[in-house]
Amino acid sequence: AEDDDISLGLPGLSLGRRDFMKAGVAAGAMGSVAGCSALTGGGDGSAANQTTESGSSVSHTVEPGEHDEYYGFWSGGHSGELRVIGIPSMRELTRIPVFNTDCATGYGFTDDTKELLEEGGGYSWGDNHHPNLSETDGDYDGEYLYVNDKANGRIARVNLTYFETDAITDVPNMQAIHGCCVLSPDTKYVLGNGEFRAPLPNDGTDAKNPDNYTSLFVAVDPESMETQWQVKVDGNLDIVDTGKEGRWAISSAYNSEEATDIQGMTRDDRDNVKAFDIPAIEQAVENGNYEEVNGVPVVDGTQESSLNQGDRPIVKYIPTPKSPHCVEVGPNGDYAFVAGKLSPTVTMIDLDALADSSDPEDVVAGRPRVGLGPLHTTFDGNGHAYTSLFIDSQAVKWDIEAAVEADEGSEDPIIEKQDVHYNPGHIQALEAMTTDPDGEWLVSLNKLSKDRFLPVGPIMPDNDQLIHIGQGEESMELVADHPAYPEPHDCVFAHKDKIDAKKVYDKSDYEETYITEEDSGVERTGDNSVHVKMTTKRSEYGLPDFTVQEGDEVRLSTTNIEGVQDIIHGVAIPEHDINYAVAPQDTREVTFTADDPGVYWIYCTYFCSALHLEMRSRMIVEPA
Ligand code: CUK
Ligand code: CUA
Repeated sequence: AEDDDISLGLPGLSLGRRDFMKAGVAAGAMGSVAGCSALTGGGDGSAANQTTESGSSVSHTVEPGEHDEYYGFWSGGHSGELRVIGIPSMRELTRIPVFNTDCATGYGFTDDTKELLEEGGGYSWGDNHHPNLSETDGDYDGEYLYVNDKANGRIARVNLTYFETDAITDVPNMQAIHGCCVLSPDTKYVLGNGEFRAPLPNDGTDAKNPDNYTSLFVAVDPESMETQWQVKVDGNLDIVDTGKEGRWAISSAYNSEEATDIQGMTRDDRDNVKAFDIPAIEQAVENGNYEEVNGVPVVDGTQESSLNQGDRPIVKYIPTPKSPHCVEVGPNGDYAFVAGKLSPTVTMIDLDALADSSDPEDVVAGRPRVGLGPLHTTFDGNGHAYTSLFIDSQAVKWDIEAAVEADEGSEDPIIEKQDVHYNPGHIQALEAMTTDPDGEWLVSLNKLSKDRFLPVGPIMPDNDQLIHIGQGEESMELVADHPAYPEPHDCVFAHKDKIDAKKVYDKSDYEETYITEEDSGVERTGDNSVHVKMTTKRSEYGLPDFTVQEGDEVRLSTTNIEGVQDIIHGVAIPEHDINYAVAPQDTREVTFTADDPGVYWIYCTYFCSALHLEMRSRMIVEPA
């Protein structure tokens, strides 16, 4: 009964009790773990999945010393970081700080990473939702990962050679970037959806005039990470994915009413999905059909825009049931799957028909009724779609072609439903965003864990559940629960062979001056500045001690001269708020002011050898 309050929480929006029953599971049964699986099967009941709570027949164990087969990249939500998790073991392998600072690695403390965060807007947190791997020919190429910051309208890039953030773009004119994807098949752009409507420019003008607020769609260059152009649209933008041919980007959207409160945002019964015709937008930019705002060409993609009146509109508006959530394009690029959220359906948009038809209703290829609260869809590459059902707390597997054949609103395409625990957001299968998904495993990112783990105080972890799907012929099987610290939204999986992570730095990749043991020393660079250079190796720094004057600006450069994998040294300076890691063959610098005379023991924070505890240097700050 405690679960009866799980609803959409929207005033005036009621999904009748009968809708709940019809979809196979009463809301009140959401918290019960078993016993309803017979109700949750397919249309004819034959494929009903017997949910097992323990003793699953498929193992996800990776034996000690063995490696996982897939890298999983998880967004970390408002923690600002990414997490790397091995599949199928679900073991956390590492974390990659992106919009946050990180004491363990010194991200945000060293000069280069501090500058990266400062030039990327200077915020100390971000809210990353949608990690995307760079693609070549519609497949992951293992070069980069791109991720949005919903909080501050930014897009960051992570270098997958070193697993570190190497660029953050604070996109002009946009307050929140929610949807984020790369333009398939060759990562021509990183695309972002501006979720919140605001005046353009947002400089105080029109602040109280919501009619003049606007939402923007942006294209960022994946190499230079510079903002290329933006398109303004009607209504709010939510999630985006692209077709496989480099032409269409499909965005879900809500609030076509352009209201500023929830009552207004839910007044009408339709919203418009936006289909951005990328080459047509590029043409408009080339023709000078834009207004420049804060240095960015902004093209008018609103419904009344002249650019939308001809036979090649830059944005097509496709009516869908109210407030759809996600858009995912299937592996062969035929359809975009728009999950209904408030509607128990998924709307399938035919991308080929988009090009020809002027009647937006013609482009709907199917609309199966999948269950309550559909949010996200993923694919096994064998003709099946898997949709997360937030309200029903289920993953529903359905047949894509059967949905095209069936009447709108039909439940016939449904093959089976699997209970998840509880309230799933994203759902992701192996390599599902490529043109050739791998099947086998699916992860359901459940927002609530409730009773699934030992209580750890009022803030409980999410529950990411591993589900075996095989190649789609067999029933889904729940295999593992995995607690997640707040708050992953989405994840993406790449086969291990597609990622070539370096084990030591290649110093030729970096501009910094590599320091040898002979270079270690203190160089006075000005009346009030010194440059201290020192190496690190097991179990000593290149300088056992060094002296600076009170008030000196100290630039401390450290090179880890180890050539061996996994021998990291740390540089911790007590009472100076400094700690950072230096990996083998890497050079890192910090700059700080030596304000307080005294003796400071610099010590190594990474357990590097039997004499790790003895590894230290002494900074002497002489009184002025
Ligand atoms: S979102 Cu979090 S449940 Cu940012 Cu893709 Cu859908
Ligand atoms: Cu070097 Cu511990």
